[in-house]
Amino acid sequence: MDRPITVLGVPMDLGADRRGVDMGPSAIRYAGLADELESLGFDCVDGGDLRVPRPEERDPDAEEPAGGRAKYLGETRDVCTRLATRVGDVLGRGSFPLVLGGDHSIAIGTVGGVARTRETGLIWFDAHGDFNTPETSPSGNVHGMPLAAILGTGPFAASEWATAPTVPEENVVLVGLRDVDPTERPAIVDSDVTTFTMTDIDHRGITDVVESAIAVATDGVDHLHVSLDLDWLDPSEAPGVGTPVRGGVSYREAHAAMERVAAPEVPLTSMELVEVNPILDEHNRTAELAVEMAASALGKRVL
Ligand code: Z70
Ligand code: MN
Ligand code: MN
Ligand code: MN
Repeated sequence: MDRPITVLGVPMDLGADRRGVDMGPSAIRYAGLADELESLGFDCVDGGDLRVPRPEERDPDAEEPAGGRAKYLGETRDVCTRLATRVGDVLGRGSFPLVLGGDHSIAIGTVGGVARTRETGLIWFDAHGDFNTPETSPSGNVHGMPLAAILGTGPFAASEWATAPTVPEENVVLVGLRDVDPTERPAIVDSDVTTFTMTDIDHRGITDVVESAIAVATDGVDHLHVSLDLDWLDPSEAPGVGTPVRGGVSYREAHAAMERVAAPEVPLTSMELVEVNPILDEHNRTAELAVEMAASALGKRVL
């Protein structure tokens, strides 16, 4: 293969209420990620795990945002700053960053790192909008806020997390939405992001939706980042996630989507797999599914 892959683990669960997603990176590695990528012909380097503090050693409200609530804000900023640097270094070496979560707050760091050096489109496969701010969040959990943070929505406009203009809102696409808080809904609707809900997938089929998503996300930019929250899939396939929501995509739809992403004309240059929760999983099958998703997105084919 033309490019090496660097795996970065982020054992982060400060952004979620349910414990356990901090074990996601271990579970995904245990599910055979490196062997699978090597068998596809990639040169796979494991960059290890970033250091993340335990919630027990910290006060969630040590740092309070101007309005509302964002738990472990300072810790999340610190982890995401270090992750952005690591991701930027990986890209600078010509390697493909594959980031393993951890809760979805880490996307602030992953996308922040990608956006330092290049204009990038973004496809966000998720049941949730992740468009809350400290003011709109019903939970204060930062894993419900990363997309708003990356796009600099509302109070995030002045924050260091806003990636504009290198992640143009017009190149951001949400796929698989089915659980949107009434408080985050106006920001999604008022934004320039493109949304494909489960209703759209029901009506148009996954291939058509993902082709449209890729076209929007890559229009006028040379790079694509895929952020895959495993709760995008139906809980019958992916029970080991922090926030399961019924009515997600099937196993086959998920593979079909990742295989579209792997098409040679799609400029996929980074990816992350988040929200795997081994405590809630059944025999590590959600982590195994995460490995399958990465393999399909990186070009695995039957023949
Ligand atoms: C809710 C909130 C969320 C992921 C749950 C939940 C957000 N909208 N994100 N699981 N990955 O608390 O903001
Ligand atoms: Mn998410
Ligand atoms: Mn989600
Ligand atoms: Mn705009």
